[in-house]
Amino acid sequence: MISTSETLFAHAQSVIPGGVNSPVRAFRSVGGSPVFMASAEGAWLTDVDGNRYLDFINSWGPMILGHAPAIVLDAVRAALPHSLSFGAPTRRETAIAEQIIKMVPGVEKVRLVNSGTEACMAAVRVARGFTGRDKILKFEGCYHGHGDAFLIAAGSGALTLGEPDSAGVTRGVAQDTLTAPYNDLPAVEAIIAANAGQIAALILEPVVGNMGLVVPAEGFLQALRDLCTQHGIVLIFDEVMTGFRLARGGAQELFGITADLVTLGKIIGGGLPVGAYGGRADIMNCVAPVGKVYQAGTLSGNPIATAAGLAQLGYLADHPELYTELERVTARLADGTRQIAADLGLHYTVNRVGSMFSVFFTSRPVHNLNDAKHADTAAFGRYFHAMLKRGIYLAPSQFEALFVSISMTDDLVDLYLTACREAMIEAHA
Ligand code: KE4
Repeated sequence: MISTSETLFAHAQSVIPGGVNSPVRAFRSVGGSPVFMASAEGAWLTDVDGNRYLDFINSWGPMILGHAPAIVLDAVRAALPHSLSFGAPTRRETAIAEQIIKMVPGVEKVRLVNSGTEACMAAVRVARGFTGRDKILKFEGCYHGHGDAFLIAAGSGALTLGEPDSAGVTRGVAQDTLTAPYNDLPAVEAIIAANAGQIAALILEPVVGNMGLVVPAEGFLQALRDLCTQHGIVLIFDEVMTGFRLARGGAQELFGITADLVTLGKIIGGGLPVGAYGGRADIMNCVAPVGKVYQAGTLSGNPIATAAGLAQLGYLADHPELYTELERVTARLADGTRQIAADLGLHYTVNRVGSMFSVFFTSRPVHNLNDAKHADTAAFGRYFHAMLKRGIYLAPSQFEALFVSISMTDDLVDLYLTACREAMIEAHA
C-alpha cells in the first residue's frame, strides 16, 4: 500500500530538487522515502497518514522546549496582528540582543540574521575585515552552513551525501580555507606556522554535531584559544547547534572558554528563522553601518521571529533547572543505547554532551571525521528504518546528532529503549 508520504514525495520531486528543501531530509543515505509531517506537539510528530513518532530531531535543534510550547505560540499570536514585517528597527530586536548578551559569555554586541549559514558567513567576513587577512581555518567534518568558504571538508548533509567539497565552489574560494582534523592540535599548530600572519579566523563547532557527535579532547579548546590569542587570529565558536542547548551560555559556559565571536541559530528563533553573530565590541564595530564590513538582510530581526525567539530564550534563562533534567534524561537514552549494543556484542560508540548524542555503528572511539567514517552506514540505515517503523524518528544519517527536548519523560525514554533493543537486533539479523 502506497503511503500518502510516498505519493507526496513523488510529486514534490517534480517541482523541488530531490523533493526536499534541505538535502539531509531526503533519506538518501538511509534509503526509502521521507515521511511528510503534518503536525507536532511536545515530543510527538504526526505524519500525513496520522502515524505518530517520538521526535529526536526536533527540527535539528530548535525545539528544545518540545513542539508547540504555549509560551512561544502565545508570543507569536500576540505579535501577529501588528503586521509580519516592517523593515525598520523595533523594540523587540533590542530586547533579544540584550537577552543574548545576558546569556552568552563574551558577547558585547550582536547582529541578527536569518539563518546559521548567514551568521557564519558574516562572522568570517567580519574577522577578515577586522584582521585584514584572507585565510580561515576550519576542521574536517564540521559544518558551518552552506557558504562557499565552508563547503570544504564539510560535515552534515555534505558528508552524508559524500560531497564534503561541493561542486560550484571555486578554487579561488577554496584556497583560502585551510582544514585540519578535529582534535589534532599539532596539525593546527603546523598550519598556523605555515600561514603566519595570513589566517583571519579559526572557526569550529566547540562540540561537533555534524559528523555525528564528537567531543573536544581535554584541553583542545583552551589550546585553540591560546593559539588564536598568540597569533591574532579571531576565534569563532559556531554555536548554532550548541548555543542555549548545552547550557544557557552554550559551550562557552560549559567549558569556561570565551571565543572572540560566536554564531547562533536554531534555538534562538524558537523554530522561526533567526540566526545571530556577536562577540567582542571592537570586532563587531567593524560591521556596517558603523564599520566597513557590509552585511544586511530584509527580514533580519523580523518581529514575529524575534517574538518567538525572545519567548523561548526568556524561558530558558528563567529555568536553569531544565538543563539538569535534560542531562539526566539524555544520559539515560545514551547510556541505555550503549548498554543495549554491548549486550548484543556490538559495543558501538555512543558520544553525548548534554542533550545531544550520537550512536556510531563502530566499536572504534570517535574523536574525528576519520574515526566517524569507520561506521557501518548500511547497518545504521537498517537500524534507522527499524526504529522508524516502531515510531522513533531519528536523524536519517549516521553523521548527524540527535537532539532531546524537555518533553522527553522517563516513560518515553523507556519506549525508546524498548524499540532500540528490537531495532538493533533486527538491523543485525
Ligand atoms: P542553517 O543555515 O541551516 O540555519 O545553519 C547552518 C549551520 C551552521 N552551523 C552549525 C553547527 C549547524 O549545525 C548548522 C545547520 N545544521 C544542520 C544539521 N546538521 C541543519 C539541518 C539541515 O541542513 O537541513
